[in-house]
Amino acid sequence: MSGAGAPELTISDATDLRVAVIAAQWHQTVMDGLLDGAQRALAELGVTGHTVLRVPGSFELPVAAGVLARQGMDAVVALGVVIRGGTPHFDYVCAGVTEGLTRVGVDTGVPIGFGVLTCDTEQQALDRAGLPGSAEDKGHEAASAAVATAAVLRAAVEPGRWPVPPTP
Ligand code: DLZ
Repeated sequence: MSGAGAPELTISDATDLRVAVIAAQWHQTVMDGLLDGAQRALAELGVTGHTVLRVPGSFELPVAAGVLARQGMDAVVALGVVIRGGTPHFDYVCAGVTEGLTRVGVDTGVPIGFGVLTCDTEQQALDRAGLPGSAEDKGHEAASAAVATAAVLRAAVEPGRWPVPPTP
């Protein structure tokens, strides 16, 4: 998938949105870049406070996203790096995290920023990590997209009907 064609997002009034960033811990250098990009985006958007949680691997991102989404977050940003190895494990982890995060967003009504890199090589991940020399900044993109969607929903949906009330 090419990064060409990415939009310039216009985001109004994101300051008081409650945002959680969940970051896996595999591939530390790339993860540091993604996390820094996400936090930079939140600062640029004026989001005044956000929570950062670390989970072991990308496979743990959906369960953490689900818990946070059901506990009153307006947006969740999920960050991870999965790099293909010699077995089909890569495909299972990528499918699990992608389907899991999609399900959490659709089921809870809380936008989930998808900042999970699924790459054949570490170099492909470094190129997308928002580090000096990287061509792309996927942590920044994921955080901006989640916050933009939360702001749009808040403006569009009848007061009191979004965010969806926490599950008892
Ligand atoms: C096991 C595993 C492997 C082989 N590779 C990665 C990876 O490239 N990126 C990542 O985020 N996590 C990896 N994991 C760990 C799984 O996501 C998960 O943490 C473990 O299977 C334990 O549930």
